[in-house]
This record gives sequence, C-alpha cells and structure tokens, in this order.
Amino acid sequence: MKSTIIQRMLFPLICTLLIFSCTKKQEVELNQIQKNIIVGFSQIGAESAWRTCNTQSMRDAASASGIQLLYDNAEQKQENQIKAIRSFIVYQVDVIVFVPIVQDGWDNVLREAKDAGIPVIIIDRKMRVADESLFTAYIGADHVEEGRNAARFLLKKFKDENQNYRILEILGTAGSSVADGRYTGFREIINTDKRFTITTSIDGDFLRSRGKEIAETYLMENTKLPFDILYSHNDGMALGFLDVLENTPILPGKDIVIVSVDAEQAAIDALKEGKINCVVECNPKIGDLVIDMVKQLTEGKSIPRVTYVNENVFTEWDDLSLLPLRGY
Ligand code: GYE
Repeated sequence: MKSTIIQRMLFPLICTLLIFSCTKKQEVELNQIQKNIIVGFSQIGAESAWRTCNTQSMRDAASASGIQLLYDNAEQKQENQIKAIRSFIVYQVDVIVFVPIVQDGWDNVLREAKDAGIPVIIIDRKMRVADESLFTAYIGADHVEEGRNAARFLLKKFKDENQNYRILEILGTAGSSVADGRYTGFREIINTDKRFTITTSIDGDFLRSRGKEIAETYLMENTKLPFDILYSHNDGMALGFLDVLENTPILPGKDIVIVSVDAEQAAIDALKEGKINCVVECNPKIGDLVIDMVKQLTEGKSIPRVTYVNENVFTEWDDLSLLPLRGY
C-alpha cells in the first residue's frame, strides 16, 4: 500500500516516541527494580567525625540510587552487629554491607548469611574468617599503607638531623584491622631508622576523650612531655591530645611533632596552624563506590574482591589554601 506523505512524515516521529517510551519504561522498570533492592547496613557507631561522614555517604548513595538502606548503629558492640546481621537475614535483604568493628568472631553469623544466599560486602575495616567465601568483597582504605605514609613523613622531616626521637603512639580500637594496619605499616618503615624508638603505645579506641586523658596522664607526671613525636591512629585522639596541650607552654607541632590519620577538617585546620605536622588521609566517602558494587551484585555481575580507595598525605610543606572543605 503506497504510504501517504503524512505517514512518511509521521513515521520517524512515531519511532522516536516508541523508542522514548520504551526507554522511559525501561528506566522506570530499572528504577523500580533498584527501588526494590534492600541493603542491610550494620555500622559500628558514631565515635568520630570520620564515622559520621562514612554513614552519611552510604545513606546519600543509597538514596540517590533508589535503594532501601536498613541502617543499624551497633554503638561499638560486636554483639549488636551480629544481631543486626541476623535481623537482615530474617528480613531477606538483597545484600548485607557492614563494617566489622573487630577482625574476629564473624564466622558463624556470616555462614548463616551464606546459607540464606545473601552476599556480604565488608567496608572500611577487614576481618579474619576461616572460610574466605563468607564474604564477597572488601571496599575501603589500605590501612597498612596509611601507617607507612605516617612513618615516611617522619623520616623525611628528620632526614638531616642527627639525634634520637621518642615516639608516643596512640592506638585505635584494639583488635580492629585499622589499628593493626596502622601499627604494622608504621613499624615497617620507622624501624628502618635506628634514631626512632616507639617508647609507648597506648590504646585510645579512636576516641577524642581518650586522647585527652592520655595527654593529661603524662602531663600530670611531667612538666614537659617525655616524647618528641606523637603518632595518633586517628585525628580524634590527636585533637583530644591537643585540647590539653593548648593550656600548657608546650608548643604542638614544634615541641612535639604530631602525625595523625583521617584528615577531618579540624585536623587540617590544625595542620594549617602548625599544630599538627602531617595528616594522612583516610577517605570515609565511599558510599557511591559501595552502592555501585551492590547494584552490580544484584544484576548478577561479579565485583572485585578488594577495592582500595585512593588517599593523600597532607604535610606542613604543602600549600593547603586551595584544599576543599573536607565535609567531616
Ligand atoms: O580512622 C576513625 C574511626 O575505621 C578507618 O574508625 C576507620 C577509623 C577512623 O573511628 O576515625
């Protein structure tokens, strides 16, 4: 049948509308599918600005993707995380994402998740399990490298000096992969130079209040600190230590060299003021990366076993005037 001029003119328009309507329909369907994705997220708590930012990053990424996030704050207790994971299993979430507060004690609950056919992604902190198939992937920082970077700064800062240095190390949460990593990486580098001695390592549990207590303890016994260097496993504890030094004649950044990890805004500000000498970045904003991996998993795609995020080192030698606000 001979098509009329009008039909010939309308045909491309009709095709375009059909394609658009199909695409639009597929988009709505995809969003609908993503809307139906439910992620169980067990977060360890809200112990630091870093942690709060990490949580918000996950919430924002899930919301932007139309994914429902069941969030549980374990308030620093492993047993609460185990309870939360069990509730996610009962709820039959599509994926479980969690930050293992400590490295051990997860095998049984993760076997229950595996038996329920629910994939598990661990973020930020690593764990030790007898059966590596109990989790699908790790997404987060390389905390051993963060420790190495902290030590590399000190070797560079004192490379032309000829004296010995006593180091006070304030540790993160005992048993966490982060504290172990920052402990191990730091020693791997600092022990190559006999001028440096870690005279004291003390648990600060990543808490600003503990950093304060530790400084008060040493200052009560001594008019001046019996250390030349403070290496703090996170900014919160370093800032707590600084809170105390502010009221003494001791000049932080000069009388005692301070190296910290996280790169929260308050630490960057202290770095700019010369009160901290080096801040090693640990990036909490991994929500988009995690949610992308969740979507790939639910679409049946494979994801990398380990994904490390890129991180910087900020030092007293850097021009920080153009550094964007940290957001935590
Ligand atoms: O350094 C600290 C938080 O697990 C890397 O936990 C994270 C650490 C971070 O409390 O501030």
